[in-house]
Formats: sequence, structure tokens, C-alpha cells
Amino acid sequence: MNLLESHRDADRDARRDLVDALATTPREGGQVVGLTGPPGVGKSTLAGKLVAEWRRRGLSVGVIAVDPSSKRSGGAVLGDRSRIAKPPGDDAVFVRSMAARDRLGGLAPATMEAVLVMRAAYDRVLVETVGVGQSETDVSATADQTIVIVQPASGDTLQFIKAGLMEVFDLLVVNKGDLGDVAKRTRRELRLALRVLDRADTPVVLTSGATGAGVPELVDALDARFSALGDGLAALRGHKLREHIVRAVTELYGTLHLRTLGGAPSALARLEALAPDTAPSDLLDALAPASTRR
Ligand SMILES: Nc1nc2c(ncn2[C@@H]2O[C@H](COP(=O)(O)OP(=O)(O)O)[C@@H](O)[C@H]2O)c(=O)[nH]1
Ligand SMILES: [Mg+2]
Repeated sequence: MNLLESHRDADRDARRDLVDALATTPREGGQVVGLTGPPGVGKSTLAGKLVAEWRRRGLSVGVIAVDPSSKRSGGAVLGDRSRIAKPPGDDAVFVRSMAARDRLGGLAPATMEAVLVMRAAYDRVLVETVGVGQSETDVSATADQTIVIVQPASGDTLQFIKAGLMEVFDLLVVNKGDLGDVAKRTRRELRLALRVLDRADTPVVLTSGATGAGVPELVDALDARFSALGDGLAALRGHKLREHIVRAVTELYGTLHLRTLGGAPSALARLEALAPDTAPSDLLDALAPASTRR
């Protein structure tokens, strides 16, 4: 993990080889779950309960907590560290906080790489980030499935879902279920809205991070969706990786360079045409300006 966050040129090749090896490893590795939602909705508290439930089921867990307010590289977020309490002496839980570098509210560029590494090593990988700006899209790009947490009585739920989140979530969670009727009403409204939007099959789980209620049901819902992916998992991961590479190329070389590639859709199409097991560094090379290719 230190290697991934290193900015030293000398570490660059080793880092690239590691990520390539892990991204194309035949073992599919663990299930990657994205967790996002507005500040204060209870992400960190629920993350702790999720980790505990997975551990109860005998699974190893890696957690990546992204701090969108910090632009330091690899900076630890003490608040999140202490909240997603790692059970003392439990080596099967690994918690890492990463700063969101460069971009306001986005995922650190190293996060995708960190997910690839942790996915190879842990049964479950949880990526937690606060939902601001672009970050929900970023987290869903790294995860096999993404949970968006909703605050009870947060207002017009239809508007909420429409506001650019449709492509992002696979499951919705209404948290703070211990508040009672208001949470149940919000779940009802969300289910109605999902029906209108032709997404009635989306699970809406009522949880309480405070009491842990609903967390086993949430884990079951995640497992069910993940199993349903079946053979489609490799294709989904390949597609998300390619989308990530296009974004990375845009960030690294600018929108002007992206335009020379014919825009994002055409850059993506170029990557989709390459073999499914193409290593990330080769995908990057395929879109990089000729002068920077190795
Ligand atoms: N009533 C209630 N409060 C909660 C619950 N989960 C979190 N909170 C409280 O909501 C606040 C924000 O929680 P936190 O996990 O830090 O939210 P985050 O900003 O989304 O990570 C804290 O004061 C928590 O104690 C819950 O399930 N029920
Ligand atoms: Mg938090």
C-alpha cells in the first residue's frame, strides 16, 4: 500500500507491475462494495457494523476510507480511523484512509489501484466516501456494487434519485431506522420512486448503524446481487476499469488530449476493443500521448 501511494520515480515501475499482476490475476478475489451518501448520514458508523457482520461470517475485510476534504497524499483521517473500529488484534481487518488528491471531492487516483490490491487479498473490500460532487460516480467505478445511503425524511426522494445518482447505486439504504416511522416512510417513498423509474428490483434496506438492525439483511442483499452477477463479473470489472482509465487519461493529459482521441466515448470504445485481460498499464499506454509511452 505504501508503494501505491509513493510518488518516487524509482517506485513507479514496481507499482505498475504489481497493479498489472493483480488486475489480471485469474482469481477473481473479493467482493468490492462502495458506500456513499451525504455527510452525517451514518456511513462510518454503518461501515463499522458491516465489517463486524462480515467478520462474524468468517470473512476477511479491507476498508478504504476516502477523505475528500484532504488533499494530502495518503493522509490518515483520524476521525474515520477511530470510527471504523478495527477489532484489536484482528489481522483479518485492514483499514486504510486515503486522501482525495487533486480533485475536489473525488477519489484519489491511487484508490483504484488500492482496490485492486485489496481485492486480491481480502474477501470483502469496502470503499467509503462522502457523496459530494463527482465522488459517487468515482466510488461506483471502483466497486462491484455501490450502496447509496439515504437520510430519513430527506425530502423529495424522486428528485434525489434523479439527481445523477441513477447510474451509481445498486442498492439503497435508509439508515437511522431507529428513528422509527420517518425512516419507514422514506423507504416506502423510495420504493415508489424506484417503481416509477423502472428500477423496482433495486433493494431498499432499512438499517440502523446505531443498533446494527438490518445489517445482516444488507449483507444478504449484497451477496445475492453479487452472486447474480455470475460470469458477468469479469466483464463488469473490465468495463469499469476501462472507464477509470479514460478518466485517468483525461486527468493526466487534459481534455485537449482527450479530444485528439475523439472524445471519451471513442477512447472507451478503443479500450473495449482490446483483450479482456489487457493489463491496466497497457490500457493506459493505448491512450497516452505517443511521447509518454514507455
Ligand atoms: N439515530 C441514529 N444516529 C446515527 C446512526 N448512525 C449514525 N448516527 C449518528 O449520526 C452522526 C453521523 O454519523 P457518521 O457515521 O459519522 O456519518 P458519516 O458522516 O456519514 O460518516 C453521528 O452523530 C452518529 O452518532 C443511526 O443508525 N441512528
Ligand atoms: Mg464518515
